[in-house]
Amino acid sequence: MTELKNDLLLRALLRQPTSRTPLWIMRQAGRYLPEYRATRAEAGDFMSLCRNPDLACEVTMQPLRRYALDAAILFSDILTVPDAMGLGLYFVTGEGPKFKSPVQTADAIRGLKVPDVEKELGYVFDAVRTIRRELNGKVPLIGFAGSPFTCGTYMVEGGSSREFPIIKGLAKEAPDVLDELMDKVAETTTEYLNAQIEAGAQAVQIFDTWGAALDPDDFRRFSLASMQKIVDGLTREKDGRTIPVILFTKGAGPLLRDLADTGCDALGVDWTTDLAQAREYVQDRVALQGNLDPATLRESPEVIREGVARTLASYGDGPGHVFNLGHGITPDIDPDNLGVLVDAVHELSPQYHK
Ligand code: 1CP
Repeated sequence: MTELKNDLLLRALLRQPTSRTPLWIMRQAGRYLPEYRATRAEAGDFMSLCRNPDLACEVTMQPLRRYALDAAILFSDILTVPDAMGLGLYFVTGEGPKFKSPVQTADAIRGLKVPDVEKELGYVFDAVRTIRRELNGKVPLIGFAGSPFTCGTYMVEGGSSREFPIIKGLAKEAPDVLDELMDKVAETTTEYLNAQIEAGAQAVQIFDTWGAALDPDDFRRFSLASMQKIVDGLTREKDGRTIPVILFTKGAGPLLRDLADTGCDALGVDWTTDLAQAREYVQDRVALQGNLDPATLRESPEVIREGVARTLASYGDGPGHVFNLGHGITPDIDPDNLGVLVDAVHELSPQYHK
């Protein structure tokens, strides 16, 4: 087994001391990079890129060639799980993801099967193995999945939504049916993430982009409870190392307290909560990851450096901070501006680790 040369991320996620704050960027492989757009064109379309382990590996490595990042993240999408459950994922340019067979009724949800993940999602585990080989111990590889509720919004609404009318209707009028959907997606996701870990993922993140669109009671019943089931079922140690689990609920605010109770290792924080406030909520029970507003990357180098400085100062002294944006980098960002951010984290963070 190759030795991991840079374990800053894994150490910080477990709140162990590091010499500086490690960083990675949500959506670090993606459309803001011209080399990504070229590889996607070579693949033909987005799903063909995800299904080709060599090309998925290539786009995973692209941001690491440009920037001194402390982790790679598997190139895939959260919606491969509903696709594997038989919903038929496709992408319409300019409109985002869609499903051929959304599940909008009690009967459709009862008819859903938990798939054989090795059979349906083997291409993802092949990509994980290919990326680990290519990384050769340079930095750890993060695996990921969507939360059951976030995947559920796309599965029920049939695509992207702003208001989530159908799934919110289920939450109020047929909560037992929504529980059943959450359970099936949670079971599939647990098997899916454990297979990523088995293939070589060294940390995992659950993206709960839409959980906080629910009221707090429904958030706890549907999104939090289903993520809890996943956390309880995950492999937490492999090859003598802990596999840290990161939960990222966008817009969680005070619900960070409930998320910290799940037994995860770290929480992603978006930019609407100060890290100092988040640290108070979680009382150093878990590490925190975040949280610069991605919009800052549109500004001048001075403004970007200032944003990095404020984010580091807000977390303050001591271990347990992983620098990231508060949500994914957007396609319009100038790649040089991300370089300014990365250099600023390297330069300004050691003073918080004395
Ligand atoms: O045209 C393209 O090239 C497709 C754009 C794209 C990309 C680059 C999509 C479609 N997915 C991805 C990759 C992706 N998606 C990653 C890969 C690795 C990395 O971070 O570098 C990850 C982690 C995701 C996760 C994802 N997909 C989330 C959760 C995180 C988040 O940003 O909130 C969600 C909600 C999706 C659904 C999805 N897939 C793609 C799009 C455009 C969307 C969002 C649609 C919407 O806003 O509803």
